[in-house]
Amino acid sequence: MTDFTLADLGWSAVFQSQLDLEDIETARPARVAAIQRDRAVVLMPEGPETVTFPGHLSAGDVAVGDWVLLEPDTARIARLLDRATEIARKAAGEAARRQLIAANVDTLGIVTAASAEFSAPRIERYLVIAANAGGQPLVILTKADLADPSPYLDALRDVSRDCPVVTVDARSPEAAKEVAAWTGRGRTLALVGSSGVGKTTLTNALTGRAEATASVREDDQRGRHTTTFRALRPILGGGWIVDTPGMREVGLVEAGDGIGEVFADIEALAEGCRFRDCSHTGEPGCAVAAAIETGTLDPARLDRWRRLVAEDARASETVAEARARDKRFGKVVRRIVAERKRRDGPGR
Ligand SMILES: Nc1nc2c(ncn2[C@@H]2O[C@H](COP(=O)(O)OP(=O)(O)O)[C@@H](O)[C@H]2O)c(=O)[nH]1
Ligand SMILES: [Mg+2]
Repeated sequence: MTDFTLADLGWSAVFQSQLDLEDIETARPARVAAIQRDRAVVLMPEGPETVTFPGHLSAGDVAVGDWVLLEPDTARIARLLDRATEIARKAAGEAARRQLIAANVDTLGIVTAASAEFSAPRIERYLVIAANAGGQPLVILTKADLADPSPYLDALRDVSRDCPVVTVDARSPEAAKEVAAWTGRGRTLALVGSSGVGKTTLTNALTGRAEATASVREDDQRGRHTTTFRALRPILGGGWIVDTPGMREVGLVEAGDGIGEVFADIEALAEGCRFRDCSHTGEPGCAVAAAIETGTLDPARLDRWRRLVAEDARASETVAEARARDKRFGKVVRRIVAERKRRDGPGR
C-alpha cells in the first residue's frame, strides 16, 4: 500500500485548514486505516506505519478513517483532527455511550438483501445514523439476482424519496460499476448492515481481495469471532472502503438531528400544532393527528418516529444520570451481599 498522495487518501481543505503554521512545517498527516488495542495502523504518502496513541487519546477516541497528525520524529499520534463526518451508534449495553464506527466517510452504504432480511424500519434507523453522521446515504440492495427487486424498491421509496438505491449481485464484477458514482479518488464508502447481506462480498469485489465471507459467525459487539476487523481498504478504481462486522443492534444515541432530517415531514407538521409541546396523542389542534385523519401521513410512520424519538431520549440521558443509576444499583448489590453474608456467616 504505497504511492498514495494525501489527496488519494482523502485529504481535503477541511483538514488542511486545521493546521497552523508550525504544523505545516513539522506535522505529518496520516489517515487511520485500522485500530488495535493500543496501536493504530495509519496510511501516509510514505506508506503504512504502526503508531501509538498519546496520553490524552485512547483507542476508543479514534475511528477508522480519522485524520491524525504524527509527531515529527516518533511513531506517535500528536493530534486528532476534527472530523468531516462521524458515524456512531449507541454502544451495546445500558450506559449512554457512543461507539464510533468510522470517520470522514463520504457515503454510508446501507447494505440490505432482497430477502427476508429486508426491514424498512432498520433502514430508516441507518438513514438516521447517516443523517447524524453528515455523510450521504446510499442503499445497496444485494442478492438482486435471487429475487425480483421491485417490491423492495417500492418499500424503499416509502421510507425515503430521495435516498439513492442501487441493486447488485455483490459476487459479480459488475457490482463495482453500480457503486462507481460513489467511489473514486479520495472518496470513502463505509458499509453497514446485518450479517450475511453481502458487505464483505461487495468489499472483496471492490478491492480485489479475498476476506472470508460470513459462514463464520460475526458479532463484533460481544467480542466474538469477527471475519474481518474494521479497516480502511483501497478500492481498485480509487477511493476507500470500510467493511464493518455485522451489527445485531443499531442503537441510536444523541440522534435527534438525524431523526429530524429523516422524519422532516412529521417535524414540519408538528410546527402546525396548537401547542408547542404537543405529544400528538389527542391534544386539540394537533396537526399530526389531522394529517393522519386526511391520509397524508401513514400512522405506521408516525409510530416508527415515536419509537426512535423515545429510544434516542433514553439512550441520550446524560452520563450523569447513567452514573446516578449505576450508584443506586451499586447500593442494591452491596445490600444483597451484606444480607447474604449475614445469612451464610463469615468466611464465604
Ligand atoms: N446470490 C447472491 N449471494 C450473495 C450476494 N451477496 C452476498 N452473497 C452471499 O451471501 C453470503 C454472505 O455474504 P457476506 O459478504 O459474508 O455478508 P456480510 O456478513 O454482510 O459480510 C455469502 O455466502 C455470499 O456469497 C448477492 O448479491 N447474491
Ligand atoms: Mg462480513
